[in-house]
Amino acid sequence: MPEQRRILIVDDDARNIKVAANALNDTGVVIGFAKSGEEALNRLRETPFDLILLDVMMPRLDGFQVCSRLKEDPRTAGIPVIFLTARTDEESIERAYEVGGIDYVSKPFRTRELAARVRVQLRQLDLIERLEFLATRDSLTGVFNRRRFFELGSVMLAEFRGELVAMMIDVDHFKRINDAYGHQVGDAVLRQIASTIETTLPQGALFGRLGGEEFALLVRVRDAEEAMVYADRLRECVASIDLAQVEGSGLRCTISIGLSVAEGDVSLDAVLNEADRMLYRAKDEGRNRAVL
Ligand code: GH3
Ligand code: MG
Ligand code: MG
Ligand code: MG
Repeated sequence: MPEQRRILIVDDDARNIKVAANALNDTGVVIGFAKSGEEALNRLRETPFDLILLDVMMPRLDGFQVCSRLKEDPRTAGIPVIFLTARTDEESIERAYEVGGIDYVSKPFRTRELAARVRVQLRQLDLIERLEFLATRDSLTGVFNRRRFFELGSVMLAEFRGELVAMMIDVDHFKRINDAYGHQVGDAVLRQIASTIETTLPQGALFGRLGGEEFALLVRVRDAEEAMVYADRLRECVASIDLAQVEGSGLRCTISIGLSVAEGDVSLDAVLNEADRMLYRAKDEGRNRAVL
């Protein structure tokens, strides 16, 4: 069951909030409210909302100012804003769209029309989320794809430089599995490996499939030793996967891991390259091992 959508109603008049909330009774959304622009901005910093109904005329910060601020902040810029206001002049309507509003409803409003407009925006949100999922996930394993891994990885590196280790993971002799059991079994093995790695991930770790049978990880660690302990545990977890459910008994699969600690002002590309070099060494030294 999908999570319930959350709508924030912002209006300096409590009666207006009540009327709008009642209008949305049948949409099945969770409603929050704020009685000033400042309160709205504070609530949105703490709690995620999916949609905002925003009054224009409010003391101090008016609705246009609130909307502008929301659009400036990457954390709130994506939340659609429907203006709900007594103003009906063309200039205000134009302004509402210019500051980033997605729809405009004038007060007094028709109950079912407001609910219908809200439902339109919620349908759009479903679509956007679906597209975002498709654009950022690997379709075979469901983990982050290469594009998303690099996007999130750069942010993570900027924030935790010096405490991050990069790991390149490659499945050993994977071609043999395909050759012996077929591509479909190979696919199932890749899914199994990805989900096993996911279950071992420490808090805040970033994991993605870079392509083929290669995966990458960024993990926060205290030191290189901790990184090696984790990598070895990961390797053992994968080696102990019972692939009998996938195909017959006796099917085993191991991974090799190259590690590199992100030091100085190294770029994400560079630290992954270095991890890749260590991965080659792990392969050279016999596979099913981690090298730093
Ligand atoms: P090594 O231990 O040196 O890494 O040997 P390997 O056989 O794993 O390496 P190689 O790079 O030669 O082969 C990788 C194989 O992975 C070849 C390719 O067909 C297979 N492969 C890549 N992507 C997929 C996929 O999505 N599904 C399946 N089933 N196989 C894939
Ligand atoms: Mg008002
Ligand atoms: Mg490979
Ligand atoms: Mg391989």
